[in-house]
Amino acid sequence: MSELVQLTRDGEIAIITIQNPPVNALSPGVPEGILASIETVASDDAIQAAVLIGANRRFIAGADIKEFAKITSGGKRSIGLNEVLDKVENCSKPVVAAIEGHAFGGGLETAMACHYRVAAPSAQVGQPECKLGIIPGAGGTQRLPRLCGVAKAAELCAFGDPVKASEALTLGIVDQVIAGDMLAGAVAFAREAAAKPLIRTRDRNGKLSEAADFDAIRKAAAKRSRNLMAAQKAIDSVEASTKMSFDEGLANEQKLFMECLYSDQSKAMIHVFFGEREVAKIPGITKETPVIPIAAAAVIGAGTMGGGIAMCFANAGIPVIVKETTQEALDRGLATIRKNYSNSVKKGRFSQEVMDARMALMTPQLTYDGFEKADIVIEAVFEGMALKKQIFGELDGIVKQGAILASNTSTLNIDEIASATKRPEFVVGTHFFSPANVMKLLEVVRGKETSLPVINTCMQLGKKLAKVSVLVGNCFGFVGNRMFGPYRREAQFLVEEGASVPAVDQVLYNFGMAMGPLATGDLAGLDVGWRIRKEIAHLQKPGIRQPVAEDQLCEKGRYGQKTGVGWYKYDENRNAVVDPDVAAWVKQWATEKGIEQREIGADEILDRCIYALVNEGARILEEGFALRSVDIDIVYLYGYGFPAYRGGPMKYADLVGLDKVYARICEFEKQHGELWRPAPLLEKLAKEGSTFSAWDKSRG
Ligand code: 3H9
Repeated sequence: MSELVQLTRDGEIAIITIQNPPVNALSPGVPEGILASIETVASDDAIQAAVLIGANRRFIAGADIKEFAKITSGGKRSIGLNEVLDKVENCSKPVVAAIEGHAFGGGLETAMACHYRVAAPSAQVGQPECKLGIIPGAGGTQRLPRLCGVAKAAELCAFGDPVKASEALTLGIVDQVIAGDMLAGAVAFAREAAAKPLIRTRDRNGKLSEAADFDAIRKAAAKRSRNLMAAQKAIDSVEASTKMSFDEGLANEQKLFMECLYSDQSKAMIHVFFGEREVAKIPGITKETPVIPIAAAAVIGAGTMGGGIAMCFANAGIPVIVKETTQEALDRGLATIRKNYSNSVKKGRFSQEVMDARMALMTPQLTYDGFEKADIVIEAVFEGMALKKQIFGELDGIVKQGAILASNTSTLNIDEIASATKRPEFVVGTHFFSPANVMKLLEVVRGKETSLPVINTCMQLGKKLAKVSVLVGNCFGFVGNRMFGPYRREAQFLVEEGASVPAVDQVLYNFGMAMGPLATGDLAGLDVGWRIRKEIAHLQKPGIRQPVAEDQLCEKGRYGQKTGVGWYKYDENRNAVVDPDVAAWVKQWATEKGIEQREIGADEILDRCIYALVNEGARILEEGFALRSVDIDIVYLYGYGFPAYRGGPMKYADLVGLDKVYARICEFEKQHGELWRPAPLLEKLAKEGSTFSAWDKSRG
């Protein structure tokens, strides 16, 4: 056979084992190995049936995702799986898929081409292709409806969620759940199957006539994955199974699969798949780098951020002290935490017992008692350097040696904070995003002296707290907020130049952002940036245009949702309503500043906002405050609601073409001056015809 696929025997049962670590993907050689094994099974009279199993208790995680780029760049025609699965399904002897771990994508498609499927209780099956911007491309949309019915198949293919073995059994996707030794159980199953007539999945048409409301599924998919082409095409392809023969359905699926594969959406989402894994890789950190065990935590501040961070620890089962300065603030913070948990219980996310257990892990207090036992302390008080330094100075005298001292600052200099201690190597930024118990991003901010074990621990801790951790450098605003500044600046400038508030937000929403930039400001609180701007006013370069509207709104007490008014007015349910006063005021402020009002189109709104992100991102990269462009993309996806199907701001720029992005930025520089000076790295890559992704690769 091949090294990747081995054929062995247990009496009259052939055992085909896939051995392609780490996840047994269908990389080149695997489909060929399966095919060769099936040919042997078919031709060897001593073999009665076969078991197809994955080594290391993992079935098959799907096609090898790296292979797709070879197809779209013209180096390869296809993965060649359909031809192999056709041979499996038409084998004259029963083939039993023995599923442990994951049967995902092409893995489930392979299993469905077998005549039977047995699964371990912990196994999961699914068609997650839409999360890569594609649809199942090896019969998934045709065989799955034949096993579990069209409506369920359409949902599974359009949402991409996995199902556990027990549910797969109920749905008819697997035939038996086998606890205990999987290989022995599957071989026994195959022995029995050898005596039964063969049934091919393609011939099981009974469930195709079941009623299904495809329009409702389309609407649900559009709501869950806005603008995602693959989700809709997956439903189209499943629906086709009800109208076409199996072979026609397969050909139709292939056409839709290719359309998706060649789309920018799939290029972007595949970039995200690998990026999510890439961000964990940090030069200098190896398997040998120590991880500081985190058994106890403390959080200073029980406000919005502190409370949310404390919830993250409690959710992960880690006891956490929550310290405040006044009983009133502490009570308020704990009441908010309790309310958040109660809402989750009401929504059925977890039980009252779980909530009680989590609350019991929190120790609210006004003193530093018990801080000497904490393995990590996270400071989450409001943004003021003097206060933060005072707190870190106090912590230095209380917290045990070897514990991590972290700040949740969103902008301030970690080195300056660390200078208040005698152990800067243990000081780090852990920048959570609001609401901290919900948002998936954690920026781990590396100070000049932060040690590798501290960084390693924070990266791993993020995973435990259900976050995606990205290592960033210590510059003003780090990666996310540093880029967010120019993005929101342009949104304000556009309004000051004549675009309407809802028009700006709508363009960015249509692009795929979770919210428009002005509505986001209202949600986060306009006063946050206003306070920061006051703190750094002395750093502003004279003669450079500054946005005026948000500071003026704050002067009027319009801080956003929290005061019921900001860029918009909010009703009691926090629904935004356009406020005509704002348009009139902005016009007046702009006139006072000599800013001309004009008609502004959607293209300009989009380019100015998104290219402001890209240009700042390029500077961050070049200055070394992000390890790779993909790190910036992941920050934007998980922290700022950037759509995955655009891949993140840097991948989006790559897909548009850096030459085009650069040319547009040069235009903006001519119109608006030095704020739009192109980042040198962007200019260089654009002139070389290169991309940010290529630049990442060139640096290893
Ligand atoms: C498909 O099947 C299309 C079909 O319809 C056929 C069309 C013709 N390919 O996630 P982990 C790598 S599309 C290549 O950390 P875990 C991953 O990058 C595919 N590489 O492990 C990582 O590499 P590194 C549909 C893959 O245990 C390493 O393996 N299938 C693939 O936490 C370990 O991965 C999917 O979308 C792959 N398919 O989670 C499933 N999968 O160490 C994608 C993983 O260098 N995979 N790698 O960073 C997963 O969801 C998870 O890997 C899984 C295991 C849950 C299986």
